[in-house]
Amino acid sequence: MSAPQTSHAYGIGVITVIVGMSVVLIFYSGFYLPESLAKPTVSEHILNPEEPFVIEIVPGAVTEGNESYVPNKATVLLGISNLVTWENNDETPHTVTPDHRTADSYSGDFGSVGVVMPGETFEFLFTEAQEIPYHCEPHPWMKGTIKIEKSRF
Ligand SMILES: [Cu+2]
Repeated sequence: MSAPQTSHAYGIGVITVIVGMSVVLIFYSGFYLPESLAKPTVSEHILNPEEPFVIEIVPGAVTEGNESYVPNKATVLLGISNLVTWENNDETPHTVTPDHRTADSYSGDFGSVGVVMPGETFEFLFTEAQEIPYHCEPHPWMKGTIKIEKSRF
């Protein structure tokens, strides 16, 4: 009577271990691994910067050339003002397009997807120091530069 009970308990034990290991494996390969590969670790200060930073696309931007994006040569600091919003205050759709394909290792490819319509915005969280010249795709004479610097604090 005691022998079958023992083997039954043993069987349940083996199944439990197999199920447990499968759950760990599924979790590791399905969630933990892709997550850790996809996103580098970024400090809270950089993920939640203190000050909003706005670059205006001015009314009549098409004729303004290098003063279409204001400030035209912008510098932002990581952990302080690295969340940047381009605001289209013109009556024409524009884009924010890097001169050369540029990516941030946390936020991915930089640049507006399609046009930014009048009254709309394009927002990008920078997490790395770099300097990016950009322009407007339909009006390539509209040019700007965004420089991202490490904060000294
Ligand atoms: Cu434009």
